[in-house]
Amino acid sequence: MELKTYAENTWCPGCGNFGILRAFEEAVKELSQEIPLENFVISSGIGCHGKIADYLNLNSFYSIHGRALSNLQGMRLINDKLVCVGFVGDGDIYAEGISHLIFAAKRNSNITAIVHDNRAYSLTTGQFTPTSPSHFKGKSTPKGAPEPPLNPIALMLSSGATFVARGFAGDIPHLKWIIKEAIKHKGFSFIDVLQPCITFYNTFPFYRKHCYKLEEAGHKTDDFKLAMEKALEWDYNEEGEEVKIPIGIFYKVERPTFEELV
Ligand SMILES: Cc1ncc(C[n+]2csc(CCOP(=O)(O)OP(=O)(O)O)c2C)c(N)n1
Ligand code: SF4
Repeated sequence: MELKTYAENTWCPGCGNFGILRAFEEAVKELSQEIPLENFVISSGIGCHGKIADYLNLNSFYSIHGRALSNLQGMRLINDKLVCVGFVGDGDIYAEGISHLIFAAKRNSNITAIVHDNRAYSLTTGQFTPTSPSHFKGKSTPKGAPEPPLNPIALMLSSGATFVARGFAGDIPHLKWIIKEAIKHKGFSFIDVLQPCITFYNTFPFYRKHCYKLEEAGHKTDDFKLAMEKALEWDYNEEGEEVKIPIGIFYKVERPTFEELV
């Protein structure tokens, strides 16, 4: 089955969203040896990232502001054959839909969340979001954002997510691996993907310089305290030369899912 659709892709050339689309397509092709494609259902939020639903020939549901994960939780609850993947944005899910994100993690609903974290509201031309760095200059904050950013990895760990990872849209093989592990994981899987927005906040050079892989550094994924230590290693406030950004799987444990308990 062809995963591509007839839809014209309207993302800006060079956008980090292409890396996420490609990594997901490759992950699904490999997983389709074990999981029938008709069992996949994707849902996406509002923003540039949300268009991904148009570009994938899978069952899909265009969700409204911040509600992609709550829709998927409902679908997963009534049909345990479904493999549910939500594509959400940092404005979409860390602002508008943050309660749905926290409760999906708390419940350990057996779905996967892939956050296109470009640290800006890009469809609406570059306003600041919950993950924009302090002093971010955008359309709504010409003198710099007055607020410090959220740390999504620490938030998800403390909310009860049983699979917590960070990927980089500029490293497709690595991101494909994380996506496959997330989908295979039984329970709530969360991936914050560093997704440069080439037009309003081009972070490609910064991430290329500062990212390192947790698995290559011998990180153990079953230790909560260690995961939290690594989550706090990159303080989003720091944009200096010495910053090190861990990518890979921070935490992965088993506990009963919401669907099993219900
Ligand atoms: C009720 C309402 N509030 C705000 C908007 C404007 N809006 C459109 S997309 C979007 C969020 C986009 O941000 P993000 O999730 O970061 O997605 P990106 O475009 O960066 O992929 C917002 C706030 C809207 N359309 N309707
Ligand atoms: S505005 Fe930014 S996020 Fe949206 S398609 Fe263009 S580069 Fe990508």
